[in-house]
Amino acid sequence: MCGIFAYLNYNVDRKRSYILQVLFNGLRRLEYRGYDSAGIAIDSSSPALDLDPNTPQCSSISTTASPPLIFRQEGNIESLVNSVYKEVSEVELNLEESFSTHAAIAHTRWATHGEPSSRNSHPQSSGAEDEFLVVHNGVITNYEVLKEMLIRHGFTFESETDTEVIPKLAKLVFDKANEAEGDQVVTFSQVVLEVMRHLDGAYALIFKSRHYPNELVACKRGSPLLLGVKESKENMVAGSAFEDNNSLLKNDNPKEFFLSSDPIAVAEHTDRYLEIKEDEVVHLKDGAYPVLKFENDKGKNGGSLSRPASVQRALSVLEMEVEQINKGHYEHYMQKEIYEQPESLTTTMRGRLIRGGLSKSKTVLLGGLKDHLKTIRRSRRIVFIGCGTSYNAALAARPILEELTGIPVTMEIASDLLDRQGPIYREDTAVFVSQSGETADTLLALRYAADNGALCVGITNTVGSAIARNTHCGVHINAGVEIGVASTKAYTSQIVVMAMLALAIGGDTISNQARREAIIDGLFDLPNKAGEVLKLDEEMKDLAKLLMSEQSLLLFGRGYNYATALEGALKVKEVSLTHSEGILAGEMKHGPLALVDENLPIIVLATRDACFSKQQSVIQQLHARKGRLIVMCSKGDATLVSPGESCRVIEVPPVEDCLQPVINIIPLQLLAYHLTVLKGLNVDQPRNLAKSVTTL
Ligand code: UD2
Ligand code: GLU
Ligand code: MG
Repeated sequence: MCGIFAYLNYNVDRKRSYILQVLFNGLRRLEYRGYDSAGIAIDSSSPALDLDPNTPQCSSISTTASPPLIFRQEGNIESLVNSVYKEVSEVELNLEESFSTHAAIAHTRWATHGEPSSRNSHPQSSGAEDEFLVVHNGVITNYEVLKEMLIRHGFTFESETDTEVIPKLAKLVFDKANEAEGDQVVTFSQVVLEVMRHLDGAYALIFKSRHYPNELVACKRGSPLLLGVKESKENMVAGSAFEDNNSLLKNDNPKEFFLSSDPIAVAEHTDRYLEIKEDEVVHLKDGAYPVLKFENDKGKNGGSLSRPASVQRALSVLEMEVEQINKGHYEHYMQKEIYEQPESLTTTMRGRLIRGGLSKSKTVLLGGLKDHLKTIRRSRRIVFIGCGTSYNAALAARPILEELTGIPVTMEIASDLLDRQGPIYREDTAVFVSQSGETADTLLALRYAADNGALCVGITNTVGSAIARNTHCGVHINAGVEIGVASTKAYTSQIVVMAMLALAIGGDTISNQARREAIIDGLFDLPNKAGEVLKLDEEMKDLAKLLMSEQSLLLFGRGYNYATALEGALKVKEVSLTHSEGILAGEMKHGPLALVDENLPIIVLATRDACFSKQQSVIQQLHARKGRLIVMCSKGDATLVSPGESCRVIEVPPVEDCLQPVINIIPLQLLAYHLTVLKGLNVDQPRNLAKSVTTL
């Protein structure tokens, strides 16, 4: 996925240096979304360039502004920043020049089509004269046919991106409309609405055009987008009417607009924002920001472009505190998020666990599910569907779901379910787990399950995300924004939500009352225990020093902690780039035992639960083969699990067995973190990965 950002100052003087700063800071906030290349477009101050009407790709429109300045650079945001300032000084561009109104766009990329290079970076352009520029987050699935058609119209392509068809299509639409409509000038948003009609796939787009100076048009289908609006009453132009904040009316009050993929990049400027919804187009022009709705059938038949009515929408107040965004005193987001777990677990459970009252009973209330519990209880099976960490979280919760509900629970990796077109029935409850709520495979699996008539339940961290919107019901995990690409606090909150789900579906019976109460008490105490286990930080750093030059690491777990083995291995491999594998201990003798020697480090998860004695025996067998063992056990069990002096032991606080995966993963998250930092690798932006995988 990518990050798109735009800044438009209206009737408020801003120097070019300031505009650049706003763009760069916006991109820095969005960098977690993509960081293989970046780019911006701003206005030049040179006089208007007369486009030659004789060349086939050019249009002669009297309002055409001077050509934009486009900067594109491979690498992260800082390399873009450096290259922009270098170029600015080389061409002696005046950074002090002030613009009372100016429209600028920016992009940080995570390539899907075409390698990371400046040529493939955005903004992508309509051609030599840069009449239309576009930044894009998403994938255009029909770009090949569009490209063929555009080539037939004389366009030449310079990048390998799917995105490049969009600005070229805009130019084609614009040219054709002007041919057809003569003096009746088409609006910028009409052009964009017509472009949308031809695009398949997912996108959030921001358009900038020389034909529409000081305007921006943005639209969205499938990828996130919002508009922040800042109005400063102080600098109001004399004589202008006082304007209500919600008004869409054109007026001259000074305003600043921020378009962004994530509120995180807007929060430092304003808390007034508008979420752009599916198929909406927002047109920033003359200080107004009308929102238009795209309707596919409009404009299809008639020759002229559609003129849809705008809808008025109120601005909501951004619920994001700027502090939340900063790393605080932590060096990296991953570290901060690991340390936030006592707090994030508390917020996940807030208002959902009920203890005491007159009846002194202990219960769980999941507001988003209460009207659907009966249907879920009647379902023939529960199918968990997810990818990566979210899949692992569901796997960790599976045993307690089976135990408390008695309903068979099956696990599906979203892409595999789709590859097999595995059977999903009306009598199934399909639970979709995704931190971002935008994971492409999970989203497709959701469509598939919904088409097959299953009850679809979402578990996501992102309110308003595609999965949250498209499921019948669900639970927000409320873990707070997660920025580190390697998920940490979302994982533990997902498990807790699914344990609460098991309690909610399971219902109260006399026979399971004591067990339920023990779990609820365990949940109440879990944030404390998470705080306690974080004290292992130094110990895990020491272990990381010991392991940092290893090529490979195995983790053996079973029962509740099979998931911990998989997730621990995933953390280690995704950030520290060390090969690592989680192994179901019960499968040891069916292959993995062959790998065991005195060199390969092996972590065995042997905290107290029904599988403890089996894990003790696994340890003995590994020890007999001179395995290089590191054992994680419950506090006080060191002598029970350690087969000899050479074995390292990590003692963790014991909790109710089904909640133990929440505690056990934390030292492994710390291990992955330290391994990465010690190896000098980028922990928040691991090689080749992005925070949420919104492309297939
Ligand atoms: C809701 C409010 C919360 C607070 C609380 C008070 C929201 C987002 N949450 O929390 O702020 O006011 O009530 O009791 O307004 N949903 C899906 N799919 C998903 C996730 C959620 O359909 O993947 C639905 C869910 O069924 C519910 C709504 O979204 O209708 C909110 O879910 P929640 O878990 O935030 O609900 P709750 O009651 O904990
Ligand atoms: N498909 C576009 C590209 O590769 C945007 C990538 C994305 O949003 O993931 O340039
Ligand atoms: Mg992930």
